[in-house]
Amino acid sequence: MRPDTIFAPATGVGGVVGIVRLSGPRALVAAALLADGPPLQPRRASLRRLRAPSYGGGDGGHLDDALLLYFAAPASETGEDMLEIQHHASPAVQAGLLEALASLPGLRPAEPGEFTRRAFMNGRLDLTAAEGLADLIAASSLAQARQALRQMDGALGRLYAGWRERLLGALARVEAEIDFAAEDAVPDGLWSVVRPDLQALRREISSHLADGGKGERLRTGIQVAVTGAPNVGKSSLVNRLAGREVAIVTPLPGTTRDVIEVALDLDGLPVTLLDTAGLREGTDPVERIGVERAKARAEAADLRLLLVDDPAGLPSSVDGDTLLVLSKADAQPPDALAVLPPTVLALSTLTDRGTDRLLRHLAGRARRLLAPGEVALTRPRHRAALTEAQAALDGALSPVACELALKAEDLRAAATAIGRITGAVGVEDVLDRIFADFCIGK
Ligand SMILES: Nc1nc2c(ncn2[C@@H]2O[C@H](COP(=O)(O)OP(=O)(O)OP(=O)(O)O)[C@@H](O)[C@H]2O)c(=O)[nH]1
Ligand SMILES: [Mg+2]
Repeated sequence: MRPDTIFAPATGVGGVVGIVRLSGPRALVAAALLADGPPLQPRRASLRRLRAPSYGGGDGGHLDDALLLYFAAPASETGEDMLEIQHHASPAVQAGLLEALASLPGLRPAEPGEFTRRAFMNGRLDLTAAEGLADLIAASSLAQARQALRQMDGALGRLYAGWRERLLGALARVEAEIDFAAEDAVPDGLWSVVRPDLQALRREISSHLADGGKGERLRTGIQVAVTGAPNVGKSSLVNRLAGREVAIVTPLPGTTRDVIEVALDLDGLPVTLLDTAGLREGTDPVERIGVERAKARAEAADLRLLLVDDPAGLPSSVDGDTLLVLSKADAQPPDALAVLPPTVLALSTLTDRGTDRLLRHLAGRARRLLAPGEVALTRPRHRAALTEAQAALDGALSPVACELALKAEDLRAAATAIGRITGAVGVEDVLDRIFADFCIGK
């Protein structure tokens, strides 16, 4: 059956030019029905007058003057015929255009991720590249964008495809040996030949898995919770780092109740700062809920900034994920600052003392936790499949003498698990989930 031809806006709100894209066998026919003038040439931009089709309720009226770009299958993003309509970005023009397209036979609006899904189905990219594309569109920092681009480029896909190739190679040899053994032709096994590479592969997979979740974490960024007693200057610090008044600051203890999130970009790395309610045993029920939330979020954060505004109240030690900050440094007695341990950062939002040092510390922490620049595991889906592959490999490599046929089964299971990551094998069940995360138009 011929696939439907799908269409969707590819651009968001704002801007002066909007793009509507079409993919499918009727893309060129749609162009001919909407646009005046001679047929489009592939990969050539053509300025055309667009009219509503004069049947099916359309009045044949002028829709827009738009730039049309046609990509002939299979040399297009989806592998199908594609048409890109660059129109004037008024909502009225776009609505008229979409309505006109919907009235054409064989055309329908695209579902979320459907363009990319078609690209995958037509072998234009593997699943990891498709996921990279989704991440690129969602990226809010340079490091996230770079990781997504590497993945889109196929760096991760090639790594996994290479591993799968090695497993399949070993499997082929083992199966050959099984056949020979049946004929009593090969007494000494090929197993000893394939085992060293499988052991090396096992090590590569496990070191890839033991990355501390850096790639997955880079997708979401690290969370830094600002915590401490009421009135120590938490919200003032968050406002200072955000460069705007995101949180209410008052001299009254107990001002902040909800957790306020601020996204920062530190040296290209995504950091989310959390302002939280001051910790105390309050009687006000609203404040008590705020304190509960503050504790839970601080607990789950990657790093805590514990603010104290009285040098006498500094704890003698904290865990490795907590940075002690003496706030209101401008108002502290100089002798207290002089004897401050080096692990405590003196900070003032009035004079800006300590803010640069704090930012350097946060950026350093973000770099250590996120470590951009490697081919990193980016999704729990990949981790689960690799863990499964690793367990199957362990089975194959287990020193317990077992039948070659069982080893072959293990190798096949490992190859299948890895094949699911790139989409090389049976993935129908995961496709819906993966592409549902895409926006419409991608
Ligand atoms: N002198 C001085 N005062 C500060 C500094 N930072 C904050 N303050 C003052 O401390 C008071 C409390 O500041 P907030 O930022 O609201 O404190 P908070 O920790 O968010 O308080 P809660 O939300 O109630 O827990 C305000 O009056 C601020 O102006 C500072 O660096 N120096
Ligand atoms: Mg506050």
